[in-house]
Amino acid sequence: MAKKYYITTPIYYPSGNWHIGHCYTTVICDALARFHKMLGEEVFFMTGTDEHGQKVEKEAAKRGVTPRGFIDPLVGQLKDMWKLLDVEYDRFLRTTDEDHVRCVQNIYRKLYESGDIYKAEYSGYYCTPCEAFWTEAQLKGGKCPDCGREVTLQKEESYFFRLSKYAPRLLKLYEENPEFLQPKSRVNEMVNNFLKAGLTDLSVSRTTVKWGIPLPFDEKHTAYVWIDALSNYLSGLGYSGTDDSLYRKFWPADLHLVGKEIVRFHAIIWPAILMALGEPLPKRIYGHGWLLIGGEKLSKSKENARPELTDPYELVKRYGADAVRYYLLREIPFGSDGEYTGERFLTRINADLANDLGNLVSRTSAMIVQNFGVLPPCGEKTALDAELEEMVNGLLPKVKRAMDGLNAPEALEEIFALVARANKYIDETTPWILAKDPAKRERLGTVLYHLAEACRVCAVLLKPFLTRAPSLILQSFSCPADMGFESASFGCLQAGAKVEKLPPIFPRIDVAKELAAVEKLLKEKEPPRRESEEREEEKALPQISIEDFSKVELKIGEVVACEKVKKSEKLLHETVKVGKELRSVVSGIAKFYTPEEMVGKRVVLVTNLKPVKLCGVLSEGMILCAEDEEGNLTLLTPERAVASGAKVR
Ligand code: ME8
Repeated sequence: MAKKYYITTPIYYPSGNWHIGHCYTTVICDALARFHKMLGEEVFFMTGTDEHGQKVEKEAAKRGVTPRGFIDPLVGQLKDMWKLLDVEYDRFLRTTDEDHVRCVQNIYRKLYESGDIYKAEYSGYYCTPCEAFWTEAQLKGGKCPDCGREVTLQKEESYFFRLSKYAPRLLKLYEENPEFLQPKSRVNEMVNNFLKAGLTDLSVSRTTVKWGIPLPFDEKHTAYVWIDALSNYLSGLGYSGTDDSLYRKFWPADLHLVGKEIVRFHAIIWPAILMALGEPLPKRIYGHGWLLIGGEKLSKSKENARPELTDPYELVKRYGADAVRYYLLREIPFGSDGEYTGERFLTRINADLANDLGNLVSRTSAMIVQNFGVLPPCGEKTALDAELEEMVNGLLPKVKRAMDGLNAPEALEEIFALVARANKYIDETTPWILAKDPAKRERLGTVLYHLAEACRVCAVLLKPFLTRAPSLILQSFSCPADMGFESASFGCLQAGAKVEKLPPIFPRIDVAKELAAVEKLLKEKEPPRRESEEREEEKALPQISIEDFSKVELKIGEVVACEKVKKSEKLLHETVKVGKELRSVVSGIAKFYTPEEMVGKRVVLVTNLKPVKLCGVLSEGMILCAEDEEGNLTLLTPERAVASGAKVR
């Protein structure tokens, strides 16, 4: 029976802001899946989208569309991206898929019935962008320790998962099976920062988020998005469904490959859930590093992504899928972060693909066509030939060893060491000189045969990594495109086989010129300054004295109650505690905050504004917000905990 290999990527948030960093996990998984298929294993490769939660709910509301209406086009874009990059998954799971929803409900039911899920009250800090809860002690300077953004204090009835109960078993797992989580540095992080610090039970349901999977035993609650999302690894195989044959065949997963920022969820919460379900654990979790720009994680929300050189759609259009795949699989040492620049990208693909590989295959095929028309026979071998032959024969085991360690950069390094050796062999054997001497014809044939074999075996071994070039190379030597690892050894080519001259498969790029052209394009695309912006600048307010400013009384208030103002879409009515006093305040922020979110917030309030009535409701102050160019409002809140009534100066 064929060996099984189940590999997963994380399921992606439907953010739409996809950049080359996002492609990293999935392209590596695709290469691993292709590699294992070529080893003759039965592979199942899962990816998909993580569609529930507050973030999507809010974005959709902001645009006045339903969550599905907001997500569907984005899912289409993501699938297009995978298509462009030749990512061949076996299932694209959407967490809104009916079978997934049913499976998540079954998981909750099972855990509830076994007593691993219980009801209590939750109070904690929630980071909406990360969809993660934190305790006060875990916050960094009052902000989310992962992304540094604002968190909100939330109190609600919630179901809890008995995560604390599984802490001893998790510690034992890491002691006994250090291979479970890789690289090793992530194990230390999990054990020291989380497990040894002690685990608290995890809130796994929300009443305030409507866009989620309803719990089967209490429909007021929706499933916490991370439990919903992690369950995809089981639901995608039909776990607990009517047909669970894939689950029986493929679970446990051989590999969950994830970015390092989400290791915590995969290495602590997920195994604990599986332990509670009585399921075997995945064999390996690997937390890879990030593509950085200027030392920071490449991220469109941080605006460090420049479209022409970070947008995967644009990159594939300009340089081809193989170039993008190659860069991702080769450049960043596996497990570490790697700085990304357009220049590094272009330099890498130019040097390795256009120069080294492109040169080798086009020179070899051209010399064969020019001198023999067909593949010449291999005659008597010299020591130089034997050395090349040995390298050709030794390549598969080396690539295999690297890929066992998931190390695609190392595997490619091995393949390109053979490419470099073959190019050197051309310089050493000087076939263009041999071609001038009819007495050296047999020697010329032997040299070209060796080169053809080196090209062919490189192409076969490159197949998991590159999806276009290998078949072009194989075709030019009349080999079938599905040639596999069984023929990754010297001597498979038959003398007399038809050879076609390969045109350059990777165009050579003048890096400096290309960068200048892209820069020009970016400038042309810069949005023209809006007239209103110019007017705003012109109308900059006149300077005021400190006395003028001190006429405004600003204080910290705590929102203790909040409701929508009837008949208004924009207004919220807050009761704000300022010291011992309670104030009634109306603010135009209903589009950006729900009443539930407002409760517990500390805000900056103008306390000496003349009271007015708005839509019939008394307003005794103004809550300060920041407004971006599109008119989106964000509350100003104190950076550290401070008592209500504190003066703002
Ligand atoms: O985390 N460099 O989804 P996601 C390398 N929905 N990898 C990067 C990267 C960068 N600059 N930026 C993003 C989620 N990624 C959850 C997962 S799984 C049960 C739920 C990677 O869309 C990131 O590390 O934010 C992750 O592996 C993948 O892109 C999807 O991230």
